[in-house]
Amino acid sequence: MTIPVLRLVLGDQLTRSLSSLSDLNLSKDTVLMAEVLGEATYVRHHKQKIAFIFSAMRHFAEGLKADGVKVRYVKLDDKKNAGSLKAEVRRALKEKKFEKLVVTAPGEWRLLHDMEGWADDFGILVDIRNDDRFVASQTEFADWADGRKQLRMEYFYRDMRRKTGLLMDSAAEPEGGAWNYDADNRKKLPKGYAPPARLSFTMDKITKEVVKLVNTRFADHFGDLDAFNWPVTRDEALRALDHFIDDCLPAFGDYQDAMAVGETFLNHSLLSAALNIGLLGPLEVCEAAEEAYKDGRAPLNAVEGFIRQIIGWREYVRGLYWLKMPDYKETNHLAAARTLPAFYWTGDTDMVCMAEAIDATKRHAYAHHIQRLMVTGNFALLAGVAPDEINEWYLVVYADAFEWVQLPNTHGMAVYADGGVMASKPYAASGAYINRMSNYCKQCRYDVKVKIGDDACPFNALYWDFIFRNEKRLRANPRMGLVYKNADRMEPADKRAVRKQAKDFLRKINI
Ligand code: FAD
Ligand code: DLZ
Ligand code: SF4
Repeated sequence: MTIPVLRLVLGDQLTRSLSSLSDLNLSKDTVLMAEVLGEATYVRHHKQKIAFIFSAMRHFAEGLKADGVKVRYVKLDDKKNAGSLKAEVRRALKEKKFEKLVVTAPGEWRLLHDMEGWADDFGILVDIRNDDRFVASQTEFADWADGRKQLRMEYFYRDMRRKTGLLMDSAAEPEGGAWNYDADNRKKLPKGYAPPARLSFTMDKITKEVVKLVNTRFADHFGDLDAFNWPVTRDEALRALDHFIDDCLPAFGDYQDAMAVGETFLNHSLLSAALNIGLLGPLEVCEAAEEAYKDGRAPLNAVEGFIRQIIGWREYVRGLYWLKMPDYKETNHLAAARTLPAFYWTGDTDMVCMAEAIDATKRHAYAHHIQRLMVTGNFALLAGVAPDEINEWYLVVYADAFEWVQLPNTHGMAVYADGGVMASKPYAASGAYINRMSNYCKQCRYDVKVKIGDDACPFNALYWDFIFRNEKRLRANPRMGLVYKNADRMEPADKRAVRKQAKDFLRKINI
């Protein structure tokens, strides 16, 4: 007689074809799912993120049960809830004899490291299986990276195009003759542009109950729950995908980098959260986009741009995370040490660009890529906020934030703390960039064209202060050549003035 297996499924592993469920014995095995304080508070996640994950977990468990799977589902408010995943596994093992514990590897190093000690702690076989919900395995990424002096997403992406056949023509060449159509993207929004109306999801009984629970138990966490509108089941996630492909994808490329007051979503897909918890798979999403191109429903620049984000960036950051952790997180190339400004939690700032990004984040647990990178990320980079502080903020505030994807984007791409592993140069920009890509500056009390004085856009002085402050670390970077050429042209008195302006501003915001 075979002894039953205990199968632990985590809150971001809500995929029926999960590796830990592949050999599930319906009549014997038990699937364990647990809402635990430990996972909800190791950083104090946005309320919507907790509600999203708990609701999706409960729906997933219902689906399993409906198919005859034995599910041991522990709710947060169960009296016996032991508070952590490890303690819940221990409790389950005490109550019933299991041959072994099977789990798909978690998406965060801290939890994998913890799990690696469970076999000894519990005296039971623990089978930690690869998470195969990605296009490239960790070994494949490590092989690709091996021996390369510099890792660059673009080359990895081309290999992923070849591997998947996505947007490849019959001669195995990239569709349309080029790998990348970004030159056609990055447009400013035309006057009067009306972004597509977004799909809304009605909260069912499960979600309502979870929202109530989160409002009570996590009342002091960041963020609002009023505008909760995340897909919490696979069916809803598939509807969100269809909506994106039909209504948003055609102009996705054009306005991918654009920002506008009051426009949080524009043509973005809002699919990252569903993808990251496993309600959607990366390939099905890309195949849907490719089909839209083939049927003439979306242009190549949009479809290529979208597919690159998924099989390029998303896979690349995951590969990098597992290749470089745990040391990666400890790097601080620019010796940044300031505290995170308090307005990151309140949005209470006169800088319209920052207020808009933070307000969207509070209301929706979402901001799009350029807001994350070129507004809140850029500000933290220029101001020299300590990597730990800004990393934690990003892990807390977004519904799609799990460390495997959040950390390389924040630590590497946004604040260059890894010294160039992720990006070939810092994404540092003055107010001019934000002005070019948005209408924010028109509504801001600061003047984007001015560097010095009470009305000067803070990004301007902070930008030059960043360039001068980090000269020793950055001047040798060939991609910074032009910037330092311009810096060298600045009169010493002007240089002193911008540095003082930056210093006074940072003092004023208390960091
Ligand atoms: P779209 O603009 O519609 O893009 C399509 C999809 O491409 C996304 O759903 C996402 O799955 C993928 N994608 C795009 N860019 C990236 C990228 N750089 N890395 C990984 N996947 C990407 N993404 C997360 O999923 N979780 C995070 O915690 C996260 N933190 C970030 C922090 C910073 C500082 C920055 C600069 C970026 C971060 N990103 C993160 C990447 C990106 O901003 C989000 O994936 C995107 O904004 C999600 O919105 P969307 O689904 O509407 O994306
Ligand atoms: C993010 C999260 C939260 C808030 N709560 C839970 C939970 O109660 N139970 C659970 O299994 N997973 C949760 N998660 C997701 C985990 O934190 C995630 O699986 C790890 O960080 C690894 O990616
Ligand atoms: Fe942001 Fe400066 Fe523009 Fe104001 S003027 S919105 S602070 S970039």
